[in-house]
Amino acid sequence: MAQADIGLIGLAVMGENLVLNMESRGYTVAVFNRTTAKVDELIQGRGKGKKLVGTHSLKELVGALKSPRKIMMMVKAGPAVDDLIDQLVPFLDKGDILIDGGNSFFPDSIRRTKALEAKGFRFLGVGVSGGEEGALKGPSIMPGGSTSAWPELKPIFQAIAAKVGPNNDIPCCEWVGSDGAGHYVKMIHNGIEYGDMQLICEAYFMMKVLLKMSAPEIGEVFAEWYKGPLNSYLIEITRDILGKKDPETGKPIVDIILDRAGQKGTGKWTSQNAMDLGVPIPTMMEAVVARSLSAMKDERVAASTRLPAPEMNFNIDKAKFLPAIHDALYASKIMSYAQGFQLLRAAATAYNWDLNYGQIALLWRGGCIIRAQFLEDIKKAYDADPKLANLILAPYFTDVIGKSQANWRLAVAEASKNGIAIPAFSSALSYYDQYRSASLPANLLQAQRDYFGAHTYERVDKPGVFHTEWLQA
Ligand code: NBP
Repeated sequence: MAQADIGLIGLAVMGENLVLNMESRGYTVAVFNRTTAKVDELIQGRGKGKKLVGTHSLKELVGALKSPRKIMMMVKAGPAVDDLIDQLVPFLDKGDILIDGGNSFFPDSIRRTKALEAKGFRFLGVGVSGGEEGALKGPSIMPGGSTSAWPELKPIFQAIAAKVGPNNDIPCCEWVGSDGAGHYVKMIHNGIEYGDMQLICEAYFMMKVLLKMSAPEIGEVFAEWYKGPLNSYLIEITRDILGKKDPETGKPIVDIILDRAGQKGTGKWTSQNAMDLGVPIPTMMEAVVARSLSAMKDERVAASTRLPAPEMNFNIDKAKFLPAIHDALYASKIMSYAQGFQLLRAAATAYNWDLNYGQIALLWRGGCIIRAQFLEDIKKAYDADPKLANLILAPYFTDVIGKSQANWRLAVAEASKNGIAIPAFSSALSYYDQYRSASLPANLLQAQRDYFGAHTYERVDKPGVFHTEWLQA
């Protein structure tokens, strides 16, 4: 009997917790998983006595759903999603809604929306962030796709999403835009996450190497910073990580973890897309590069004994240098978000989306990995001026940068002088210095391009396009 409000396929970490979240908000959820033993495990385990309908085939799942059917897929992104759509389509009626809540690449969501709409179905590509705990208690949800499907999913998604605001009643879930917009915004979220994590790591590294602080001491600094404008989930977990001891050795656990980072590719997607759209996002790109360089552990170890380092010469007082690192982190974070929002603006034009930037900041305010106090200030900046050319031009952020920049430059200079790599801090500063410069050395660059490739140039003193015969006397 068709009784369930929504169906969910894919009972791994995310899917199972989202099912329990939906059920806890009063919805009856029909569930299916390719390996059907997981269905039984859920029904007899965490889902026992709950309003769940376990099904053992896609046909049975579809038959259990109220019309128009809403079926959410939480499976591994990529071909599995297309496979599943192909298997589901024969059982669907026109108007039914398929939802992909995995980490899909946004061009796939554009393609899937078009293909399913052409057949009379509807599709939502939905970014979900927050990991296991978020999925269960309230994730950040970024929906895009077939616009007509949104009102039908809005009550469910807003009920299960994280809530923010003084009364804890503003859901971190609002319509983002057509076809791939939801997954695009999720991709930018992940790019920003890469940037935030790298910036925090550089702050930690400066304290460790220049100030010779222990992990617990650094943890205490992050605990202090958590109380100020840097308040965020990532600062909070960093504080906790640095205070944690390895039960085997008694050492701070961070000191025994190998410095070789992994990545799943969403930072790379953001960087590649920024390149495609010609938008500079150096801070996020440096975060991707830093992970790749960290992965070259063996080469780095070999090079460390052969390549000359500068002589360490650091004698700034901790009381003076800690605020410098703090301000460098804050100002660099502003640059990173400014770059992310610049990319969103370019994407809105390129892919024909009507993006609401303040609203997007609010989607990330709770539930997700980059959740932070700071996003409230971004929301306010876009509320005050929705057409803001760059976040750093908002008076609030201009003021913060003005107050931070001496310290920011001090931190970057000291790290460079002493051979400490801080690619995200320094690229953020270079971004700032380029963006605020009325004149850059691109005049010489244009001359070079014209010299070897007759690419022409413009002049400062009259309009037009010019070429010089460089080899003529
Ligand atoms: P996984 O990404 O590990 O995927 C496992 C699920 O996909 C299982 O239910 C598996 O079924 C199913 N599946 C696979 Br693999 N291939 C399939 C196919 N061809 N047909 C049908 N089902 C298939 O699960 P997850 O970590 O829960 O993540 C789900 C989605 O959410 C992913 O896209 C992920 O990127 C995204 N996401 C994850 C997180 C997180 O913190 N983990 C956060 C945000 C978003 P089986 O049991 O039969 O193998």
